[in-house]
Amino acid sequence: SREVMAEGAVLLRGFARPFEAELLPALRAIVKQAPFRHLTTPGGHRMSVAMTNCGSVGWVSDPTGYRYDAIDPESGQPWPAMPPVLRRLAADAADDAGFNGFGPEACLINRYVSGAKLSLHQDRDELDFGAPIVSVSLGLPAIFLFGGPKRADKPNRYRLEHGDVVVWGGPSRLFFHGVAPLADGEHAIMGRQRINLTFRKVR
Ligand code: MD5
Ligand code: FE
Repeated sequence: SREVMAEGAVLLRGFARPFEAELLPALRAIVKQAPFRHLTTPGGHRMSVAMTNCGSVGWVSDPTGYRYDAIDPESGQPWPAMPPVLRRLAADAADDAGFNGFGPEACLINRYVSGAKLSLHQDRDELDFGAPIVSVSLGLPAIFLFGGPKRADKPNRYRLEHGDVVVWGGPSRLFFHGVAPLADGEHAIMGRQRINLTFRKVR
């Protein structure tokens, strides 16, 4: 199914399900090479969400600021390459939402356990705001908070479930958004966690 959340933001429920059998082993291999870690924000706060990346660059945060970097600071090595199944999933979803030829360089992988949250923020560390961001939800359901162009805009709430994909393009690409504290639970395939993949064109 297809639901328009805002101008340029399309929710494709269950879109990732057909990719699952290939997707989950690919994710396991990435996490083995670049384990989840809790980043520190420039403000000095430890994020409750754990993160890793794959692709030619990854999103990193440290006391000096946020940026995309080709090197995983934990290993000193390049991030794991983006597996073809991830690339295909992102490109197919973008196509479906009307963005043809989406070629992301980065996939940020967020892991939420019970209580983990993401405060309202904008994603503006990318250089090309014309390209969409594709977001894939796996595991436990989460309440996604979708605001507007101003921080004070009251967010709408969307329950994102295992296999749901959102394509954020157009004007809503820079809207404020976040994730409410994850409720405890057990997902049949993913266990007691939520994993979110975001595919980004960085340069
Ligand atoms: C998540 N992650 O569920 C979300 C999904 C992040 C992040 O927010 O920055 O890692 S991505 C949601 C998103 C991305 C880009 C734009 C907008 C939402 N938006 O305009 O609402 O872990
Ligand atoms: Fe974000």
